[in-house]
Amino acid sequence: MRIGINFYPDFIELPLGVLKEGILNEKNLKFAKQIGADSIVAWVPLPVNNGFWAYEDLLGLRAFVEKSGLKLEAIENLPPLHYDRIIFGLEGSDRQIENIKKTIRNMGKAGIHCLGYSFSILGYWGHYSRGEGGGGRGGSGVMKFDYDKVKNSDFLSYGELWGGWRTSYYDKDRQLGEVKKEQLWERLIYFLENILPVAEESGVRMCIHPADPPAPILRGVENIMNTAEDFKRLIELFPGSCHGLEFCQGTFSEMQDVGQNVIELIHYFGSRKKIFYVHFRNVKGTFPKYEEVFIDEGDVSMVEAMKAYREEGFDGVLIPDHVPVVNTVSEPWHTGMAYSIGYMKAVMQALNIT
Ligand SMILES: [Mn+2]
Repeated sequence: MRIGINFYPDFIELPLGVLKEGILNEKNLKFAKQIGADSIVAWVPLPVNNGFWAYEDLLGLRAFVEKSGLKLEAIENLPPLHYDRIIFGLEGSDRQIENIKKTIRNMGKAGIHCLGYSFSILGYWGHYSRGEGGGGRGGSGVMKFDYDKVKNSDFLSYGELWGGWRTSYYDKDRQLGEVKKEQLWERLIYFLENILPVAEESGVRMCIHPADPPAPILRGVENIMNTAEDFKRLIELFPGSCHGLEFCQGTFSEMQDVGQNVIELIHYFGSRKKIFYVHFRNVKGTFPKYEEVFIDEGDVSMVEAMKAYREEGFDGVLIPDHVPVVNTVSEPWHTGMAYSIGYMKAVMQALNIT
């Protein structure tokens, strides 16, 4: 097993897809190397461009990461503007499907063999209390979610895919109204039926992240991939070896009917070889109310989780995903990240995992 980092943009204000000047820069790659990471999972690493990513840019990305002695393990998420029409079910979906095929072919050619994606309209929305004001252990900054605080919020607008995060839409103020679970299933199936054959011939494995927060409905939008049952259904629909799970252990353990039983899910999906890579993080509580705490103080035994991955012969990458911020120092996010990585390395050494 390998340990990696996904430099995600929660800790710094930057435009989407900025490479060297942004979060995936030389300094951060060096940081990853120094604390003992093996790999990078590149979170939306390139700009929207013409609706797809070019071969040269992807190759350049891989070379840039490898120059620091790290492996570019996967790309995590396409920019929302690469698939908004597909997920909203709007005219123009076909064009976006063709563009995503181009991206995937280019990824395969550039030697980047895994794409993590999300099929949540809402994106990461409704959390509070990160950073400022703390709320975590010793006043550290932890992310919290409480359904009671957000369940009566207004309908979503078209401009708010992924919370409208640094994107712009021509229809950004128009309300989406109600979106039903079965509609999203239809769109996801349409997406995969078209994309997976190309992924397979390109040697690119695709894996899906759970809806985070795993709420059944928020702002008029019913979620899919917010329950373990949805994932079981999806792998039955698409059993091929090039589609699997971006196993966010944190989000799975937030699910109301999962919690500490997440260990059983590691066995369920791991034994079927459907865990492509792991978001190795811990939480206190489950939906409707939970906190993304430090890795050592959550409800789940991370040692037992690590043992479960080993028992299933998992040999991919684990990344800490979200980490609490240690707000007493000048690099709060990096300190939180280093803490998680150190913990993971210790557990792996104690279990003789290489
Ligand atoms: Mn995650």
